[in-house]
Amino acid sequence: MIDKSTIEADNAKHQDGLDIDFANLAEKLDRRGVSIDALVKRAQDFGVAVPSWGTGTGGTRFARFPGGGEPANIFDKLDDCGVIHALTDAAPSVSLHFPWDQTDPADLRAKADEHGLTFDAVNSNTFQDQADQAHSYKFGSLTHTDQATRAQAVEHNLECIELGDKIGSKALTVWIGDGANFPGQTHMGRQFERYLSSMKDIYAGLPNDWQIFSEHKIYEPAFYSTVVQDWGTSLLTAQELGEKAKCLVDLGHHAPNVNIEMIVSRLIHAGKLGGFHFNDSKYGDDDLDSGTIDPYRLFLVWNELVDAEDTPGLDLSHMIDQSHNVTDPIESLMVSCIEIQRAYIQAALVDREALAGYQADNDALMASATLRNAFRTDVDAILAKARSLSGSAIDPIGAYRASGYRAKVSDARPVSSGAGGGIV
Ligand SMILES: [Mn+2]
Repeated sequence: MIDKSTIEADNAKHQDGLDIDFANLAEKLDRRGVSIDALVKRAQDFGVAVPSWGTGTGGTRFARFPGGGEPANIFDKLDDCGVIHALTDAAPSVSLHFPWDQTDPADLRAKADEHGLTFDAVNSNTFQDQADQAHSYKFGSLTHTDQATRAQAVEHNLECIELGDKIGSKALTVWIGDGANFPGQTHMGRQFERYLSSMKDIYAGLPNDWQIFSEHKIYEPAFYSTVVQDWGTSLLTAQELGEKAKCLVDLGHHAPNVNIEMIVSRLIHAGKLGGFHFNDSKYGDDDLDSGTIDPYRLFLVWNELVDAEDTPGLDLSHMIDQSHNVTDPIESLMVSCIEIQRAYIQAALVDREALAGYQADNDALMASATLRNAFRTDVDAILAKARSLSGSAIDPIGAYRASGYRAKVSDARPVSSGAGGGIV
């Protein structure tokens, strides 16, 4: 995969500069009464799950332009995830999508073990038809008007749980494309009741130590109304199902300008926040790389999470859900892992005692400045130090390019067809 000596050789080029930057930042933070070592430890303990489907070049409804060495199967994808983790030490787990990644669970575990990876939440797929299925999801899956179609979709989710349980996963994420493209096409109330009924059947199949995540999305593919369109419906669902049901927040699945950090705060209050799909967006569900469009929003989300990190029972799944159309997916995922980690460390820098004081005094200017002071702190040296202490790369992109990994897998893997639109 990635030779240790490649990482060491690349790190040697950056070590002296890192030492200087780290010492400078340590001194600066010390003046603020902040221990840099505690932040390095936080960075080392941080991990986000990589989506198996994100390792291949994605696409839009219009086209897909694959690069060289596209993963041909789940084992290739896990190899790529292993590279991401080896270079960043920030991606210790993988989120699988079934049936795309469906195969012998023993083989999945063996390949993951090879790279020191574990499995986070598994994802079901009833938003497209598979070749061998009896009933089509064209007009819905868990909410379909036909009972046999709903039962088929429920059964698929139960199979995902069964397979996930064999690979050590502890959660199922359910996202459905069900909804309507025209006013009047469906009865919105009865459709939601059918959704709840199907979800209860899935919930009944959850092992005791599992959770089910309800993922909302404002629109697409149902362009008029989507059954689980926002956090309100997601929360209603989680509350109706029971304590093992939580809400998953995908940062891209909201209308522009929606205050996502406030949604996060509300779900924490309700005890119903289960996890995240990190990405970024400019207009809609763009699935752009985390932190590339609005890094301050990513920071503000993490600000809520760090603020609530001691809340009993708050144990979140941090996952990425992105589509990489014009970059090497491994590079995009590495940068995203680091940007998510960066926002977390910056949020850990917020002087919460001072902030609480400014809030109590209604000092809006200083309260806001307290957040921005943390956000503006360049924590690069903390992240790089954490990586180097763990034997990972000080400069993951530089080390990855020096390794020649993409060229090697381009020779070894079959050429991927660009035919058709991409769906991720
Ligand atoms: Mn998602």
